[in-house]
Amino acid sequence: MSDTTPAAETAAPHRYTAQLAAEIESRWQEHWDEHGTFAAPNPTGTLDADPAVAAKPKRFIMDMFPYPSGAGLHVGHPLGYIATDVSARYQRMTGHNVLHTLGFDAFGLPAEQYAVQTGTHPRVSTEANIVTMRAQLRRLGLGHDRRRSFATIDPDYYRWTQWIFLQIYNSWYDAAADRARPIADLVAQFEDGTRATPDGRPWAELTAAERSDVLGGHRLAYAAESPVNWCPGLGTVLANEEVTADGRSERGNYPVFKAKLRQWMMRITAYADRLLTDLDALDWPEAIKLQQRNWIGRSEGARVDFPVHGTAEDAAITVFTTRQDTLFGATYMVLAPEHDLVDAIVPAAWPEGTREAWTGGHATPGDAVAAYRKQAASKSDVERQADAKEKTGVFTGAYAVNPVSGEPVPVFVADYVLMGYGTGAIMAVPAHDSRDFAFARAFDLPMRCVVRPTDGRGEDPAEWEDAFASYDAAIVNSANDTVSLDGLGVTEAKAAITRWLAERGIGEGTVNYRLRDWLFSRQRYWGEPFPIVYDEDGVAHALPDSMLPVELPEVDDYTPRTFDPDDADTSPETPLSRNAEWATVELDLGDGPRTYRRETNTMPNWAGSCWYELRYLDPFNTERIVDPAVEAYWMGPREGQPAGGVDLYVGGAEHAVLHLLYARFWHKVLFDLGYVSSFEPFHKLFNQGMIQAYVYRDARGIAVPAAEVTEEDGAYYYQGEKVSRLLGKMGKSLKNAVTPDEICAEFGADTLRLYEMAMGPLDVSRPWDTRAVVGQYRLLQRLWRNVVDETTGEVTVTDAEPDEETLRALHKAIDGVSGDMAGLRFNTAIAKITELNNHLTKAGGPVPRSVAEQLVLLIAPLAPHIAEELWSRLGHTASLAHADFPVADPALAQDPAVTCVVQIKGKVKARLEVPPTISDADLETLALGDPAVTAALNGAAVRKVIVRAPKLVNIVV
Ligand code: ANZ
Repeated sequence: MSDTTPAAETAAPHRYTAQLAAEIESRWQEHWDEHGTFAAPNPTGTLDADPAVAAKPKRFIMDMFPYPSGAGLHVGHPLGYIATDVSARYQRMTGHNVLHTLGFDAFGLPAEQYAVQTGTHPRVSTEANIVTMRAQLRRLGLGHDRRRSFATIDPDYYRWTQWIFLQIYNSWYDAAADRARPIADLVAQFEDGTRATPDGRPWAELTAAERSDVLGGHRLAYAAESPVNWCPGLGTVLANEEVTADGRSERGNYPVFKAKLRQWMMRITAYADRLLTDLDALDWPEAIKLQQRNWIGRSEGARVDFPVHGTAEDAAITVFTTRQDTLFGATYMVLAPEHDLVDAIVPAAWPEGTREAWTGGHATPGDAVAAYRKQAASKSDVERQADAKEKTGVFTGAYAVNPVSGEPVPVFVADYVLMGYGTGAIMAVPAHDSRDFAFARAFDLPMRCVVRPTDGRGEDPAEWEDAFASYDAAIVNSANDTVSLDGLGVTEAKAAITRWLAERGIGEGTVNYRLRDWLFSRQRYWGEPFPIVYDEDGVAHALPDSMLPVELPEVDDYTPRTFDPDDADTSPETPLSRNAEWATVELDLGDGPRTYRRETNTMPNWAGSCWYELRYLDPFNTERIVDPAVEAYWMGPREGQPAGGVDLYVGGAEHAVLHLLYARFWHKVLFDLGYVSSFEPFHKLFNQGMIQAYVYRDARGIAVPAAEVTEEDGAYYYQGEKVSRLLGKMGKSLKNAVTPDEICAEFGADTLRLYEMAMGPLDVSRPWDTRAVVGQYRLLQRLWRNVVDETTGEVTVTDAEPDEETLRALHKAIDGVSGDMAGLRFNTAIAKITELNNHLTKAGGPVPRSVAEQLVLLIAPLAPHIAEELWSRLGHTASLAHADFPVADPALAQDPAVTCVVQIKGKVKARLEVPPTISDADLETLALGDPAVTAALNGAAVRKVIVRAPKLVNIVV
């Protein structure tokens, strides 16, 4: 780096150095702030409303907002923020009104855990972190509309989070209309009798508690006792989405147990179908759509009732099956251990002749079931479902009746059947389902072949090694007095048997979803309080809007009650409940002052990110969540965006199901209730890759500081000791973090921006290499030198017209860069800008002003500070942030044609005008098809064609 030595700087006092970059960058950042350069006007309302912008095309460009971590940023974090900023700046220069800002997702566990350790209030540490992060982000020159930025912990913001909760609570899903409606509509239906109450009594005769229960069965947010993921290690329950595939907490990796607790739930399942089909309207990566589809998990099948022998008349086990065509082959049944019917069907004693192997060695079915349940409770769903060879279970002592064959079938409990899926009960068809096959083998249960094997094996399952599970075969052995499926294909058989069941009222075709309702309460401190209180009868009351926000109270202890993290039998106690003064309140909710108990759970930290895009639109609105005209302008449906939504949303692929599914759900509720005109929040989603870094480890496997590792002949050393090198995550714990602050200090923010964008395609992960950053620094130095004299500081451009070659280089660059900018291909845009800049350097002599200006505009979105500085030195008084992006002249952007000579036996027979980039193969086809060439060949056989694209084709005959 000889050109940055102090000596070189004295020789060239106006060279673009890190010092100069720092000076330019802070000056322009101040200028932008002072002039509100990135303040996007709304068409109406607050924020310098300008009705004229309603006619202006818009772009709403968003990042997944960060959690303000105490560790600060490393260079991996801003990759997406820089990319959206480049895109936003480009869109602004192509005539769009651009909304681009960044807030903070500030509720969350780390601040609370820090509070537990240090006693610092989470608000104090979180706000300090926000201040640090804002400064780090500002240093990068991100063009955010800062007026629109907020943190989810601001009471002005979470007041509306609570308000949305109330809208969801006060709504129900009208399946007939396929949308959410106010709960008042449902109450009206109960009142006027158009809808019957569950037990048929008139609505007026129900007590308040009974009404509350009935409505709770419909509300989109409801409290219910249900099996939940209880994580004693974290002292809270968790959503399914927060539990890893091996049944542990995603955060902290603690064991998670199933426990029955009363919790708030969100009825996201009501939206399963719309969440699925509306994916088609979105411009998202296919991989993310697929993950959402799989998570929602739509299965078409049937419910079938199996009456149970020896109990009350109406006891029946309802199963969900996707293979109702195999009903004649159902030879036993299984209930999930937690199934409610288990207790009802278990007889006092084992039926006569019960096999020893079915009893698990217990004296009574009751004992066997109790012991088995205990064992199952300690396993995660995944462990239970894992395709372990060994299937476990016990006989309940009860028999059900197969409704088509009339045969008694034994009912088992086994943990391979999950309570949370379908009905929690299955009909087992061992001949055609491999899990059932394994179980049937282990317990010596009968099997019946009802789908004719097509792979050569016979029809006796006793001789099989595994189930025959095909969809492309004929049904056999499946007839009774009133129905026969024999000879039908699977699809026809399904239809026929479903009809037969429906006619008898013992089954029906159904669609089942894997998606469960969203567990929405947490036993934590640092989250939004619920706007709910309970009266002395335990009936929940929603607080009126006028009582929002319900602010978090002070507590003296943030700790979850000390638990044994490995003990499922511990129970949660919430920090908010410890502030008795807050938890008990006297309120007048319309019937005089009464004492209420507040809900002491808090919302999960997904709540704040479920709707923040809407608040960016209208952050100061105190009357409404968002002005409808403002929402329609920024997010409303339009051509090519039928669902409406944010124009570009950039973030990590790890949020595929959690945040993105929850946010879509809330948005749809708000749409149904008429608060927004878009029915999806995010039209285009883009997942940026990760910036990775090398992790160096010593012989003990401990990470050593990456910055102090040296390389010698392809080996790596730390303090003289050999260390291993692997590509991994960047972070403090791996001692390989590089901060943007360091890079800004050494080269400037523009260089950092360019380097991050040049590293590769935006969606691909890439290894950080500090040594390579200087390449982009050099580009900026050459750019600077093409405009400014390093010795005098004078602008060197000439008013002379550029020569043809330079003009062509310019327009080719403009053409390519525009396309790349629009397509988020910033790495190739940089390559094209570099090429143009190198052309000017090589050409020598002063650069024509017109070319210099266009070049500065081209690089402006990527390196905005140096571009502003050069633009102003070139004599412009206004910022280039709103200048017009260069437009290519198509005639100049195309390479001129090249003349290609076609020879036969060494003699020129034709001349062709071809593009300079033509391939050998295309040129050969073109030459052989040319009329002059065919005439000259005159039918002679071609022996060989030698092609030297684009200039020569030699034909040998
Ligand atoms: C009989 C049958 C015969 C089945 C056959 C499959 C094959 P998907 O496609 O994922 O929806 N099942 C239903 N509920 C279950 C539960 N709670 N736990 C474990 N398994 C359950 O799978 C639906 C199939 O999974 C259902 O169809 C049922 O087994 C099983 F040849 O019923 B099948």
